[in-house]
Amino acid sequence: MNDSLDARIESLATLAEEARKEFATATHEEQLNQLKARYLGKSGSLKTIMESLKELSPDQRPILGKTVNQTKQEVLQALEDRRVQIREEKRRQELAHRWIDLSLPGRQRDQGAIHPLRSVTRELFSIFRSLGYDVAEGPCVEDDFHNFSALNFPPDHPARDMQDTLLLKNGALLRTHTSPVQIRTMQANRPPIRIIAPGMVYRCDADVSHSPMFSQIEGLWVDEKVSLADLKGTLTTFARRYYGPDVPIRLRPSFFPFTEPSCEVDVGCVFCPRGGSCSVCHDTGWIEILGAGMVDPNVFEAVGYDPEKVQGFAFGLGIERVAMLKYGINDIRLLFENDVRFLRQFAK
Ligand code: FA5
Repeated sequence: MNDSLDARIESLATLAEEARKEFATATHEEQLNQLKARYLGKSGSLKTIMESLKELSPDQRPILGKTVNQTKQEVLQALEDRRVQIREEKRRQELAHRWIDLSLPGRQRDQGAIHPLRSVTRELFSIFRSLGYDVAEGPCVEDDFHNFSALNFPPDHPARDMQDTLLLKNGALLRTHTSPVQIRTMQANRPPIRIIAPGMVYRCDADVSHSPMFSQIEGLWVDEKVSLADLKGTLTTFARRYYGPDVPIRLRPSFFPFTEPSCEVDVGCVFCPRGGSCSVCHDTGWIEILGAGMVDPNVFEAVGYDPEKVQGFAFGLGIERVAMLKYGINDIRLLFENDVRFLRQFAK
């Protein structure tokens, strides 16, 4: 019986020795994997010896079992050692065929930058925040009530054509201005209200200073006593802070169905060529940046406020126009084309 145990232990030693020799001749990892299957796999040599365990006496079985496990560990270790050697050898060969020119200049990475419209919006936010305004938002897909009726646009009134509306199939529309946010904010809150509402707006309109999709910031201040002088003071403060004290600004009477009286604010044109004709301001010398006025009593009634008790002003400015004047951009389309040669100029 002992002979049989000794013979098996010896064949384990022989197996380990053979495996080591064969591992040493392997030059690729795939070869190693095949050898691993041959020695340690389900129908490998070690498994065959292990299966013969049942032929031994009960006191011999643990001895052989232990030796089989030790042999398995040794073979596995030899296999992994060889695997490391093969990988190192492969890497050495690769490096020998590759060389690095350390004198080459480094590659410059392109750096992202804030889009001019975003940085203008941030600056405007910070001015109005410092004047005590909160930020409110509303949806881009609007209904007739919020975009027109509640803002005192009578049905079929030509004033609706002032803002060439893009209608959707289900009777909804793409908001033509941020003024509907005034309505939504007043419906959801009681005065005092002092908000700015930024957002995209859409109109069937396109030339060098008009885009079919552009952004506005709406402003609204409603309280018991708010006057036209407050409106003028707010808009002048904003324009002087943003463009500097020397930029010419003018308030011009205008018309909006939702404000009475109404005005528009123009800033002196920075594009006018001397003696030539200006395609941006059409030789008027002024560029309109916003519309404003005192909230019409009909609007207060539409949102359930008592016009005898509250007063307010509102304004809506075009962010692209503000950016064009600030940076001397003479075509609004440049702001949407994402041409990196243009945008790179604003990277700080
Ligand atoms: C309005 O949209 C009003 N809702 C503004 C308002 C709000 C008035 C509150 C009174 C009280 P208007 O259509 O004029 O008004 O547009 C306001 C500003 O948006 C303009 O002064 C201009 O700066 C900008 N703007 C208008 N149309 C375009 C366009 N197609 N592309 C780029 N900017 C535009």
